[in-house]
Amino acid sequence: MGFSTTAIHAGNEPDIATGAVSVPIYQTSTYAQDGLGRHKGFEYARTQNPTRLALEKNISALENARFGFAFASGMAAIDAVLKLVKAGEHVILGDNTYGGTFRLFNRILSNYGVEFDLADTSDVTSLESAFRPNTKLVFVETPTNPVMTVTDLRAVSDLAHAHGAKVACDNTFMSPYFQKPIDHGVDIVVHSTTKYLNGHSDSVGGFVALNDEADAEWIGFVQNSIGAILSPFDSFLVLRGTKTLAVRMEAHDKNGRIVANFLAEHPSVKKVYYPGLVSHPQHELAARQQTGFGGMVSFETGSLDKAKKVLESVKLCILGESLGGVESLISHPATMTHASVPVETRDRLGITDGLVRVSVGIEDVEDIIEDLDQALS
Ligand code: P1T
Repeated sequence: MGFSTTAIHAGNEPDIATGAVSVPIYQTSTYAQDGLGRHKGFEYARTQNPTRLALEKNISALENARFGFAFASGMAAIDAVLKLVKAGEHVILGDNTYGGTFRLFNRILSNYGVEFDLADTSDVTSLESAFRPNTKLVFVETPTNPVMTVTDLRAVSDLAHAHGAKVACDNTFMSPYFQKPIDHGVDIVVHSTTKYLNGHSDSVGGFVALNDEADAEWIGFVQNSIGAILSPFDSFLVLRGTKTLAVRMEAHDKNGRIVANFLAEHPSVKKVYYPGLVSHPQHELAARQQTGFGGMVSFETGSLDKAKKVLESVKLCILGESLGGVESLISHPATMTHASVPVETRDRLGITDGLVRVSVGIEDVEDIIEDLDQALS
């Protein structure tokens, strides 16, 4: 089955009770049982909910995964994956991830005896030296937020597996429409469904997709035991969102390429970060590993002053955190999404005070360009 067919039908069987074509929002906390130990597969809504289950079937099918779990946020999903790691074990974390992911390792997991090191996962040769005998997991984001560095998922998976470690990939920026990490050897995929999967900036959620049965059993156990579940209403919203994922991603990609090219030629822009540009150092890898480049574009203005002028002069693009919605959003990673990353690390990665990130929406692209042009001038 093709991607759009799966997106529209997987998990979306008509409701058994009524025939409703849209999976209903099962807004209930518990379920009537037929007798002791006899029920319809649903006992308590932290443990199972039909709307959430439909979404879990849907996104896991899109990621070519056997198992899927929906969480209350992307961070809750990442936290659940990290519960596969125990005190005394070691994780290699990509040195450029969403700031909240770094914060989770740096400020929380480190208190519980989980060891971690940052590494440039895009440089597979140097990554080899980051492995230790107790390395359990390599956590990568590709392309990274916000400087769009691409990691070779097949190469990193082969390396990690040779060291007895698993690989988790945050696939938020590409969505399964443009990148299927499991097909490249990755063990676990995580998402902030808040972004492209939902796509309409009206829900916060997260997802874990994987194939290993024992790990899936543990993630399900964590989901139920801790209870950071996606609500029935949010599950409904994301399920509605994924039905149009293919058409939205095509539109984000088309506009993203046009905006990146426009910025690359603009005299006020010093550098553009977009893997779809042939000038991107990993353009070829991105073209091989992804089936599109998406709508995330970052650019260097040269200074905080210049970035501030752009960010405060836009009229159509909305200044705000988040990404992946139908509307164009513009943000300042250094003070917003990546404020919790130490300044030396930010500077080394290129997350400077002059860096601006655009989540290119699916408006008419000439309107987005006109807006950025007037803000840059
Ligand atoms: O916000 P939440 O749903 O918890 O997802 C966290 C998260 C995880 N992974 C990536 C790649 C992300 O970009 C995010 C959240 N990012 C933003 C809010 C942002 O503006 O970049």
